[in-house]
Amino acid sequence: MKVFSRLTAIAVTTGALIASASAAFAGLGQPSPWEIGMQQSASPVMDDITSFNTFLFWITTAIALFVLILLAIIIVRFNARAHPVPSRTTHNTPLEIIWTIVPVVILAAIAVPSFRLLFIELEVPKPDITVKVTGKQWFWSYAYPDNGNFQFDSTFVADKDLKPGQPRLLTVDNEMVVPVNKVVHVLVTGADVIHSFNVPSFGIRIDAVPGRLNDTWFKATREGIFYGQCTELCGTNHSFMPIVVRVVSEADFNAWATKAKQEYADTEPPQPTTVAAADTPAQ
Ligand SMILES: [Cu+2]
Repeated sequence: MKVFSRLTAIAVTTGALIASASAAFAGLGQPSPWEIGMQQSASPVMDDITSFNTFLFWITTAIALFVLILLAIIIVRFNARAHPVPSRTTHNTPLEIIWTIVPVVILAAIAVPSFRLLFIELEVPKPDITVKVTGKQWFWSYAYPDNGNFQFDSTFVADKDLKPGQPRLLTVDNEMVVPVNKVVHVLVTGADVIHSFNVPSFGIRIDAVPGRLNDTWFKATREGIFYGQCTELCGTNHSFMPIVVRVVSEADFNAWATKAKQEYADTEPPQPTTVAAADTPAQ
């Protein structure tokens, strides 16, 4: 008993330490040290993904515990010493019905919220703004057809150029800017090879395929900076094409769009830049 209570105390203390550490380091829109769950959600879709994940976690935990208990019973009660004469039972109809029906019920219980979530992700509500994202080797380009049809490139900031507070491997020069609480329709394509546009806090991940226009959507419910990365192996500098989405108020967005329209008007898109070997961290 004493051992058990000590183990419980150790488990509780460790849990509390990890929880407080993750709370202290928790950054909205980016990974945090000691994080064992998903990144903090900032969109309705990600809220649904997170609760679906929790739901599945408890179902798998219950199944694992149930199997573990069955195994323990078998080990204790039906070993050769405790049960020298084995049972010769070959069929048990009620039991067979139960072990067929129960998994079907569990799968149906998983399928219903799963399909609901898929439909929410795939059916784009009426968009407030559209942003066209193009994956290139090895940076992203963002175009705003609704706000003056300007376009700009967003390239990686190397370690030596980072300003204090900017996360390593996740910082870019020009961020994608969107207004808070607005439906953003994201059109995604690739210019050269397949990339993948992924922002965990918004629950979006979609391939950027050359010659094909994919689309997804998100509604950011909080202002802040949200980070993502290319999630399709696309070549040497795949790890150096982060995605940064800055969510601002509508007024700030309009001010930014007006400025950006002038800034990026008639400018030739910069040529693809490759990260110099010296800038890349050792792998
Ligand atoms: Cu990539």
